[in-house]
Amino acid sequence: MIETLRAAWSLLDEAESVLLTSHVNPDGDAVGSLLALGHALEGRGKAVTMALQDPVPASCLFLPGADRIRRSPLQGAFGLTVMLDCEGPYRTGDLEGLVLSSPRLLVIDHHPSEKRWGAVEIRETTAAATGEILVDLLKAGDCPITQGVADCLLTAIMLDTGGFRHSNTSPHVLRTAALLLEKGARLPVIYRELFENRSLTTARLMGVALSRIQRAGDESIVYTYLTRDDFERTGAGENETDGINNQLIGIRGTEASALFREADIPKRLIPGAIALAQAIHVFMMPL
Ligand SMILES: [Mn+2]
Repeated sequence: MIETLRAAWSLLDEAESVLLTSHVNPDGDAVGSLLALGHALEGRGKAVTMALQDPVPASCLFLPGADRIRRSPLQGAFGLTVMLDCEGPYRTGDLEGLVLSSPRLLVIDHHPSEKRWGAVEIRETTAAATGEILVDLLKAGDCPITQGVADCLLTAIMLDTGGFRHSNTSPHVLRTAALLLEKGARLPVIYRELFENRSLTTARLMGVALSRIQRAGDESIVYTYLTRDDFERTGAGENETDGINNQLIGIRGTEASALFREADIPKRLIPGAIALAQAIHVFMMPL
């Protein structure tokens, strides 16, 4: 591991201009990792460009430098590209061409991949988050971990461990998080931004879904549904269903949960209730 970290630093130190990118639909690990490494490299005098295909999620806008992350399409020549939190270049969406044509590629990730993509790859599949690997990288490069960088890295780790709830919360994760707290990371702020940051429309949509909960099978299955009309009435967008399944699976005795959504089939093609039943699921039939 230490040799790989050193090899990564020789790539990084040789480069003058560096492009940092991560996956489509970025999450806290993607954004936090991008920003942490971006700040660290700027501290070493590099010209850093950070780019993503999709917008930074609202939950990560509080991180320092989030407003500097650019959206593709992107022009320019970069001596080195760093691909973070992606098992392959296709995950960067429309930045894939730029990643593949980069003269040098460094990969830092914790997902398994069948193929090597980078001149150097720090691929630690036992790590809970790319941000966890980056702490080791920054330490190996004697980079100062400022309070802002610590916030970015703790955000990355907390997102991928579900706030230290998932089974990937290893002793190393907690030791790493402890170090970040020592560097000034604001755990309560990060927790609230990541996990208690619902919009009013999301909360209303969740209320509708929760009001219709049903049990099935031997009672260990819990499900609910949302219609197109629910989205219209609450003003919620298509991507505002996050968190509903967590509420369902959290009900005592539940082993499996499902959220059914009315598919976007125009009602004029398949009228009314039939459209609903077909588009959602057979579980819808008794309702
Ligand atoms: Mn990740």
